[in-house]
Amino acid sequence: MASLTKNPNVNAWVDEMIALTKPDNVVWIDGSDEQLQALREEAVSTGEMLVMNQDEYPGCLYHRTLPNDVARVEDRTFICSRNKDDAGPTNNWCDPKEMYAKLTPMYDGVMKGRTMYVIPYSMGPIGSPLAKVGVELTDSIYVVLNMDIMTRMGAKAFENLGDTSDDFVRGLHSKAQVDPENRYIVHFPEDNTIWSINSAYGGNVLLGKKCFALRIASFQGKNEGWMAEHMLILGVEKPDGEVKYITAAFPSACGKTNLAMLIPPVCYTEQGYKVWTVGDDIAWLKQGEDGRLYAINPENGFFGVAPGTNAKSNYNALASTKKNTIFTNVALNNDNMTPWWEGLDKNPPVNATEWKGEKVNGPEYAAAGNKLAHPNSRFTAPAENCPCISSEFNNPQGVPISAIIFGGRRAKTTPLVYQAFDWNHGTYMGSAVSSETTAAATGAVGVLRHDPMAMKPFIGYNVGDYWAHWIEMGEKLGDKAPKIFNVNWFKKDDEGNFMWPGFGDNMRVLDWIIKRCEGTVDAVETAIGYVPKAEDINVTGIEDEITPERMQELLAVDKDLWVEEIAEMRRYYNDDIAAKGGRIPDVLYKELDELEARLNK
Ligand code: GTP
Ligand code: SPV
Ligand code: MN
Repeated sequence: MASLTKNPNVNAWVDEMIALTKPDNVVWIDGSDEQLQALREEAVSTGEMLVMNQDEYPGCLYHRTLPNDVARVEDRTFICSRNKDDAGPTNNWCDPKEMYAKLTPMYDGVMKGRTMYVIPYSMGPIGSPLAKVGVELTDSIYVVLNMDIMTRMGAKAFENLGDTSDDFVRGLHSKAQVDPENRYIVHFPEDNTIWSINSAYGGNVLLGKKCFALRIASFQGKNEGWMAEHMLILGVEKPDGEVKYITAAFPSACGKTNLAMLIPPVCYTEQGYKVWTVGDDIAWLKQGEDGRLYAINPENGFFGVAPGTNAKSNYNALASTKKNTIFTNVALNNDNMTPWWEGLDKNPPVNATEWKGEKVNGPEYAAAGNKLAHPNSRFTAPAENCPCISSEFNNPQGVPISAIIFGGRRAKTTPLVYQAFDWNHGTYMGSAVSSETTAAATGAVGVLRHDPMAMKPFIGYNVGDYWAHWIEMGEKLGDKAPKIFNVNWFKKDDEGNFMWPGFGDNMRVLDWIIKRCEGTVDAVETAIGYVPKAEDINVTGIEDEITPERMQELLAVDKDLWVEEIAEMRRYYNDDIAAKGGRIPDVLYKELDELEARLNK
């Protein structure tokens, strides 16, 4: 099939990859409805995908991956910069020549008997000065159909690239034999290139997402003076109609999708407050002409965690999945081909298929302690389905950011919310994000680990240089810089219960954050930052649960725990980062020293 572009850089590279992988057919994805419909039908005819109930879930498809291929694989993810120190201590590294030499034989002839799909796509609205073009080559229809939802895919992306530019990210993906022993997710930041092999799951294969929009883009952003971050973007509309935009970085499966789409409690909606979603996972941020920081969401859909999503916890996410959505590794109700997952409701279907494909009696299976849906099962839903999608979603200039929030899962130590004294202190706070691990990546769940800026798995270069880039951005933004906050929805009491109701009630914390940005509420100056006065967090409607004593506990700064925290941060900076080649900016050591001095005062 003929190429869709005259761009010789694209065509030469595609030809080279065809010669390497030797597909039987090559299909250029133009993005037309007819082409996509034919691909859906083909995937259904081969059993790769199943058709869901078309009355209740029109346009929806179901897919199941192999049990060994259900999450990102951080131990098999590489940053192959020419110098090892440029990958830094948070990444696996291999010399690019060596890695190309190792992988080239694995790709040689890997698409024999298969079709190669050539996917042009734009990350960011077509025509946005912040958008960037990628081309992904893949032998998976599942990847094509997901990329259609997650990106602006098709011939229009080439229009944006133009006929001569070389500025596109080259992604080569083959599911190969889906062999976990030979699974590699490899980035060559200096070549704008990503090679992914032997996986067919989400973040490993939708190369526009974590691989491009975070790992490659973070490196581009450092060189070009902007930022790529693992952040949601939301707008809070106040009763007077003004909208304040906020970004928030939480580690994987720690609440970005939920916060991005929250429905405020009645005491806010009755006053006219609304929350609008701009993005739920990734933000690209750049200083605008007025000096402020602007954000776009480079994605066009949501690859959201299914378990726990229900009409109460996240009505808008659930509504987003009712049409043209792909469900991956959830359970099925065999009677009517509808999806089910833990936390959707309390009634697992009796006649169910669990995520690995086994037919089970849902209630009995669940009662025996089994999960019907994989904990990292996901929906791929078009952003346009979201009832609270922002009117600025496609704004090529992005939205101006007033506040940046960091957060993670911390049972103790971290209060519900506190504010940094300034940008550099906020950068320190971001570097100190730790969180209990989740099912979004393979490995143990619930282990506390450092995840700076929620970007540990996604910084495409030396973490120390990444922190230095944050400091530089702060210098550029000056007094126009967003205010920086830290939140913790996951604080637990001595019985192990979450102390804060979370979800929609997180609006109460956003309200305080916005008032701090506007300078309309006071705070208590503590050693760790500005903490709310207990009476300044609105608890109308939840007074029974969040008594004044409870609120004090939620906001408490426990000196002993913070002394431990500082000792751990010193160990982390010295042993895990500096001793392993992380070039930590002096400013951050100074922040740590000052924090310690304030605590000991
Ligand atoms: P990725 O897509 O993996 O980057 O994750 P995400 O940050 O978008 O995660 P998501 O919003 O899907 O969060 C998933 C998990 O967080 C689910 O287990 C939710 O139940 C839980 N969660 C989200 N918000 C809250 C909250 O406010 N309180 C509590 N206790 N749990 C929450
Ligand atoms: C995450 O793990 O942070 C995700 C899902 O958003 S994946 O696309 O698989 O990386
Ligand atoms: Mn994510």
